[in-house]
Amino acid sequence: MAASHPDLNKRKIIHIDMDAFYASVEMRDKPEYQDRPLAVGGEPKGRGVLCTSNYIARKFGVRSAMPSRKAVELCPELVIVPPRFDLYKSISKEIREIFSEYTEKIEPLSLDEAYLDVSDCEQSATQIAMEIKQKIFAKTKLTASAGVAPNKLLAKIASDLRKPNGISVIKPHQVTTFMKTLPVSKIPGVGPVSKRKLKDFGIETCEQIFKHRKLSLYETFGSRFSDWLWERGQGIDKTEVSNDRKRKSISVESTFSEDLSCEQSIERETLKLSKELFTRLNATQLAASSLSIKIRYKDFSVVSKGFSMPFPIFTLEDLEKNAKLCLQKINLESPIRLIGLKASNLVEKKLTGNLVQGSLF
Ligand code: TTP
Ligand code: MG
Repeated sequence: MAASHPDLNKRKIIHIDMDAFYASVEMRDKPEYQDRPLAVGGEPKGRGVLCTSNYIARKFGVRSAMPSRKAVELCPELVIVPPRFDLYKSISKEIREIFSEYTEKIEPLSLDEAYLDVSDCEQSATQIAMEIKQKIFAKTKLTASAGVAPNKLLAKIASDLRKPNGISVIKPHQVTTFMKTLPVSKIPGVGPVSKRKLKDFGIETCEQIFKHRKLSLYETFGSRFSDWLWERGQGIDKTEVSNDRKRKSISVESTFSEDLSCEQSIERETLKLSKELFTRLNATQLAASSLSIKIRYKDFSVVSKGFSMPFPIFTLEDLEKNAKLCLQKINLESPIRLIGLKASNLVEKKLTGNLVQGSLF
């Protein structure tokens, strides 16, 4: 793949994200759902979970990865339909064909999201993004939102600003002002725990990051996260749009507000992470045959253990069992500030069965 534009500020990156993707497909195909709160996922009986919901349902607090039972409590009128993954996949393919009319530098993030590097195109990136949105609608009768910016970080943040069916452009000279008031939680990769820890530290907006000395951030957040945040907080992202489609791994991790010392809570958090990892694997329709665990101790030293299995993991129970086995391989010392789980050796999932936590596919 050709390297990106030598001047990082002159890159033209677009992020496209379909609006409430699975739910919009179901609404398109069944007009009777048009004005109703709708979700796609497993049944509320048992342990079903939601893949996504439409915007009407979101007003009730219904969200992706929420147990269906809880969603129905929040919104008793909620209609839940089972997912049709094969259909979503074929629509995703159609959308990617539209992208490839403009560039080969396409990095899909999931079925409904991708980055495009259009630096080498003559047309303006905004014009391309508008055309892509129109073509997606003409071909699929579905709407997408687009972000246009000089890098992937800003393009992704931008595509979320005017959802649904919106387009937002962040130009290089606007970056500094834009970042100042941006909440740190809008940076992809700053999850709920980091958000809380940063808030406790006095950082809610990106501007507030730079009111601290880097060394004091290192002490609380470790050097890797701090360096990363220092760059992202200024709107810097040097990573390239990579069309190496094969995702190598999916990781989840959790930094605890209080360091963990007791074995039971370490196991409980590991099981929580297994659930999160399972949801992520489902969202990308991948199954892993290697799993590893990473533990970071209070003093920031890290230990990691894992193994490969002859068959991919298809169920939550299996993932939880293997995560526990990874944990047992570590001679635990305490206190622990972070646990991470990584799934690798990824294969595409066979799409059968009910969408039920624990016995999915
Ligand atoms: P998202 O782009 O996160 O959500 P969305 O397209 O439904 O809504 P938005 O308008 O905010 O972009 O995810 C894309 C699809 O991936 C979503 O429709 C369903 C699926 N998905 C899951 O199956 N499980 C999950 O936990 C998430 C987050 C998504
Ligand atoms: Mg989407």
